[in-house]
Amino acid sequence: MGFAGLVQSPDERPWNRAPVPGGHPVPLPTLSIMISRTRLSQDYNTMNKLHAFFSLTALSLASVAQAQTAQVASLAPAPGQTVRNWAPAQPGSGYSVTNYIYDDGTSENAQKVWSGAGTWGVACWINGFDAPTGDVITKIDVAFGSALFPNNQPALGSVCNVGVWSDPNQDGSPLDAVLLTQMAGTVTILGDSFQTFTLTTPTIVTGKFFIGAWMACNHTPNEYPAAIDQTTPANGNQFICGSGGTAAAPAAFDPTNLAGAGLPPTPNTLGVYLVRAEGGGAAPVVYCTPKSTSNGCNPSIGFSGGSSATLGSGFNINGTNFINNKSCLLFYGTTGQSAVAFQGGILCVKTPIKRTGATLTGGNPPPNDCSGAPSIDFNAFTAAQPPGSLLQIPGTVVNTQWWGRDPGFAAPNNTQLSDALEFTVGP
Ligand SMILES: [Ca+2]
Repeated sequence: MGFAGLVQSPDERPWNRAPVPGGHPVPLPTLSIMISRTRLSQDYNTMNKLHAFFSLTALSLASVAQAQTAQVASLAPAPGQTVRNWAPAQPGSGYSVTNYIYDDGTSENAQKVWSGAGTWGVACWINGFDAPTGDVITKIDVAFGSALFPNNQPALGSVCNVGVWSDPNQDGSPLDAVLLTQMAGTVTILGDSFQTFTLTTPTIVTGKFFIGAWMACNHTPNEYPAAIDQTTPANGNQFICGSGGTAAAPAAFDPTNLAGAGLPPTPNTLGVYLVRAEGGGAAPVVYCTPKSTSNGCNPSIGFSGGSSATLGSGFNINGTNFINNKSCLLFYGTTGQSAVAFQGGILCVKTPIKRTGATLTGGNPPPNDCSGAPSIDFNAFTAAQPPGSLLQIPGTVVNTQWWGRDPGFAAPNNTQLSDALEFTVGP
């Protein structure tokens, strides 16, 4: 019968055409970008084929409508869906890894974004997760293409990207997603085998966040990069977006403006994407109280990036509101928090205390004000420690506090002290 021919054919045109009310096929409006699914397995029976065909029809129409109205409904957090841990801890370190994963490791479908038969598109497929107490994302795992449809996988060597986004309004929709980090690569493995991207900058997330991948998908061969596990029901946290284009001029896709894509983030209700993330520990926490300086500054500690025992860069412990142009350094310890009187302020790090090398608070030229803003890359500092340092063992809890000069106070209180930062060394 006819379906048999379609299953064998490399040309998916009949499947990709989205019927419109009235029964006539494409052309679609310029902005209309459809999500289409791979052809069915030959093992499917005819009823399944018919069911899938009509599911495709409904999906395509819905996607077009959403592309035109740029709206995605707010969706409740995944009922009954929890994060599965496949590696609860690294043996011997006490270091806990949280793995963000919905899929069962096997895909039954795949998607792409396109703008009509024969065209290219850039597809971006996203799973949303939740880290209620914060986490540091260190790795993203993506399976490109479905093993079930080897003729519809992207080509090895194709340029691909992964990213982490925050959800500013915490409603679970990535329409307002803010890109926190992205990493480019090339596809090195296909078909339900996960490719791991170790982020060059560990990325801190708090609450709901998004993990996604995006890449161009060619029409010849017909590439469907976004693998879907349909055995695991969609849980409201799966979205696809992207832009259409042609082989000569693939459309641009801006991961910093998902809502502005030709196809804004649109729920995928077929299942969950084979996109996972690994969390490297709790987000750093600021605690304790700064000492007011002689000129009224309240030096505050801060940070950007995330801790890593191995990366050698990417975790800046910084500060604001310091007296400018003064020598300073970081106290640090690995035995916990403290709150004892010290030089007219509070010492927030429990002894024994070690210190980094000295740096300067920087800021405006003299005279003194509160523009000092020191910064140390603690991952670089960690990498420079002798082997065996606790700083190089994932799971070590580290407490740090800025200490610097304040010539406006009489010795021995001629110092400025910030509040403090506690973090867990990441992998
Ligand atoms: Ca949102």
